Amino acid sequence: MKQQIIKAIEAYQVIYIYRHERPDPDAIGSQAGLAALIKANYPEKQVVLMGEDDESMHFLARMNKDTDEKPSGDALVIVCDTANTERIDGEGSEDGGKRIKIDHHPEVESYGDISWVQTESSSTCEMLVGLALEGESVFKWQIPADAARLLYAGIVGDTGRFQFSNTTPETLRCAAEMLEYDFDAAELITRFYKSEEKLVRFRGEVLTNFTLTGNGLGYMYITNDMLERYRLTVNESSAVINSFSDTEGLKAWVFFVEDTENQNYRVRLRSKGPVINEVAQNHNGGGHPMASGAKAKDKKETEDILEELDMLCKSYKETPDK
Ligand SMILES: [Mn+2]
Repeated sequence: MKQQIIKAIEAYQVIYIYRHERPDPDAIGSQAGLAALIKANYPEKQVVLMGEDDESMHFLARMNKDTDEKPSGDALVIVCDTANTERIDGEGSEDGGKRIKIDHHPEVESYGDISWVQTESSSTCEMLVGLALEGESVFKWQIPADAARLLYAGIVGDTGRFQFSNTTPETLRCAAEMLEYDFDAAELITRFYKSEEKLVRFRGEVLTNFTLTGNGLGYMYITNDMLERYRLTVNESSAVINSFSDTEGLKAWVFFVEDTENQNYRVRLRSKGPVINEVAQNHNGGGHPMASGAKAKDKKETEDILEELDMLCKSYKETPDK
């Protein structure tokens, strides 16, 4: 599979790389990390990063903002970290000569002439470390330090600094491989986790006011009024998603963010045990078993979601402390 992908990269002069909308460090790291690998090893190729430019990700990469071109039949399209075509950020990913999917999410929609999906990987960046190492051993690829930095960043992001249950021995081996290269990992992590003052204060509001049910469901409504008070966008508010995750007795938690622009609620679900992505799928969303997103059209639907999640928490048996 990896060799098949590298051969496709070799066969095309123009390569468009996409990732999912509202990108996280794994989306950006995989997209820009793959671009850096291609540019280092095939300098004559043209690589275009597709999707909205996101300022909060500039410490990792910028998009090719000045381009409104789209792939044509003689271009290769690679989509990173995106389970279904609806979530692809940017137009035209179906217009290339060939489309490749590289992803670690549970398969929501199978797409791509080549589809490489590895749900046991912590991150798409972990998969791309495998691709880079295959390129190195079979195709004499060089791995530039900026690619190593980006791939490392994506692994750190999706594993929460190697703390989440998706961290495997292979994850650490891949991260260790990237640390061999010349970049400042400590500086990267500091930039990753520093928070603006308004976010720190907003976190204080969440920590003070979230609700915890008797069944172990934590929840918090983020009103538009709150967003305005802290001068935050709906997207920025996601930074506090794990702020009370260490609360004793908490099994799963959910944030409802009032999105006045789209007249609905952005729903962010997280879990430490109960499988919550089925609830997300019932409400216009999806994602991982322990981390999902959904949309609720009104307050009533948020209450339905709360009830479904609370029932899941109630029936979930925690493994006793060892
Ligand atoms: Mn990911």
